[in-house]
Amino acid sequence: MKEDSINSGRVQKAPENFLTQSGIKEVFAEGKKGRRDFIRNAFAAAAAGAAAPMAMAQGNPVPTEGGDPNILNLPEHATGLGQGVAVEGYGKPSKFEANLQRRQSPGLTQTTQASVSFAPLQSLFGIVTPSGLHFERHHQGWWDIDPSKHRFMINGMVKKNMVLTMDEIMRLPSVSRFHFIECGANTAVDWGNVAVPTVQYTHGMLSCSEFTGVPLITLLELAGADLKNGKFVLAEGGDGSSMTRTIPMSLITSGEVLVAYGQNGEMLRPENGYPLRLIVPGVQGVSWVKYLRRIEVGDKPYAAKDEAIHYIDLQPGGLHRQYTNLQEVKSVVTTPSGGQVLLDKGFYNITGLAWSGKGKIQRVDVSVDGGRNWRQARLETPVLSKALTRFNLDWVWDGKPAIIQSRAQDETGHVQPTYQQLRGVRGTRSIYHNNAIQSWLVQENGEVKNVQVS
Ligand SMILES: Nc1nc2c(c(=O)[nH]1)N[C@H]1C(S)=C(S)[C@@H](COP(=O)(O)O)O[C@H]1N2
Ligand SMILES: [Mo]
Repeated sequence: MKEDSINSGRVQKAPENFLTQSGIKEVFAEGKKGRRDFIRNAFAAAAAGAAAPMAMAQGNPVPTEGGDPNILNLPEHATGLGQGVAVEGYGKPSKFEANLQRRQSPGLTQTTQASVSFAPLQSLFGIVTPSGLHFERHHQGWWDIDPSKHRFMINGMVKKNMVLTMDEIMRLPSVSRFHFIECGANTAVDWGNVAVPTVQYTHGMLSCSEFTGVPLITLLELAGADLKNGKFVLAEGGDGSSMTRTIPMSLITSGEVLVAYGQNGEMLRPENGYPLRLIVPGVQGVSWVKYLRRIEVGDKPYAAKDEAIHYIDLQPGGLHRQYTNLQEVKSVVTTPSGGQVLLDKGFYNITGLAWSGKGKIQRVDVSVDGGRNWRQARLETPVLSKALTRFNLDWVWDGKPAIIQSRAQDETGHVQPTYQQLRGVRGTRSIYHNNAIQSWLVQENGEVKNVQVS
């Protein structure tokens, strides 16, 4: 694996597990030639006949000519005794998946006390991000807080101030819901025309989990909050960053905002706010306050540091937009994507993710010619509101240069913009809320590159 070449930014290659789906090899995977050749042959054969791609889609792979003699080998695992139950009691991925990791971006300054890690979107299936691969963003480092000592307070425009323990919170009626979380700065460096090499770094400040917790409205009602005059709440984190964010009451009375302790069937991971974090569906990550310690009910926005001077959008005329909370409709092709290599022409499954802070994804269109022609992709179930949606599309690569794009539309009718459209409205110097259409250039040698087309 050429980790050093990635950090230097000279070579656009992805550190990856050795093989992704669809016979797309990761470039550092030397030493896997046997497997590679098999896939190359199988897919070349698939490409030879026009009907072959459909056969592939129906789960009818084309065998190598003469058959693969390896099927006759009886490896040790077929004849010997396997291991007993795992000693650790908590399972780990296969040792062959050791390169599947969240990583620091080569487009950002490398620091020892790193504050952002990106999820490896190019290697994930379906819509759920495994908790150990969830992206991380820490303004002042992360903590593993003793839940028995953690306290959660509600004050401000309430009948009685309340301080709750974790036990008390976990006794209340709970809900479990799938939602995406995206940092408002996801895809920021691409806005500034820095083409980071892989989808992990262009879009990896994005994850999706099943969260479990208590609707914040339940807790506000317990405290006797003034829901008529209380138009906003302030959410405060327990770490040294004094993370404080204003949340409009309308999001809370709808029942969507959760005070969560669960993530993907277990307690939150420490990096993601253990033991308590706010879930604000559709809203940028910074409002999902981790190590949540206090909610204050008020009647106007708080203009906290992380919303008055940070997380604001510089407009073409020099003005800033504040409180731009919602993450608008967006999508990205995760395979084929930057740093991957297509081994040969033939059949490929184009796959990717789509999401919108406004609700469900309605459709995704995919272009392989830089946006001139579009085909509608298949949306895989479940399609959930304010969660990631997986899409797939059959494609036969003819071996010529191709520019792959995806364009999502949500149930409110909003369509993902091109870079030209986005910059036309928001200018060229913004950082946050880049939801433009991403382009991947497949070169004749099969290498895939991050490019921007106008
Ligand atoms: N207390 C606290 N909450 C926080 C942060 C933080 O640094 N401290 N970072 C915020 C930002 S900017 C983002 S994008 C998300 C990241 O959540 P994650 O680390 O679970 O991915 O948490 C938000 N909540
Ligand atoms: Mo963020």
